[in-house]
Amino acid sequence: RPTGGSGPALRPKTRRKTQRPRLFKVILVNDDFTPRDFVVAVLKAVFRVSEDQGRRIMMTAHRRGVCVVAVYTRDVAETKATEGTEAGRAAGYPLMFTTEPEE
Ligand code: NFA
Repeated sequence: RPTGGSGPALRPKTRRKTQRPRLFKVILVNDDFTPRDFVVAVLKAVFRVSEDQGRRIMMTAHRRGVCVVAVYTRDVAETKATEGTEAGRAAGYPLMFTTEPEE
């Protein structure tokens, strides 16, 4: 707690450990219109997954409705979700990525 100026100076009990940032999941949502190969291409381009991983993630969302693509800090997760959704929109597809805090 080195911020804020009030409170006693550092004592043995004061928290000094580096706080890890909260992580956010990026979730791929299934739809009936976006072609499978297009979804895989977006996963490869935006999330840097292999063809094989992209196909597995796409098929999991296809069968179960959703699939966690990856986990990032909040800003990165939101940026990548927007990029993926926008890639679909630009091609006329309803492809959708959402984010959700972990835990
Ligand atoms: N369900 C889509 C199809 O059969 C493929 C898809 C998978 C779309 C995952 C969106 C997300 N063409």
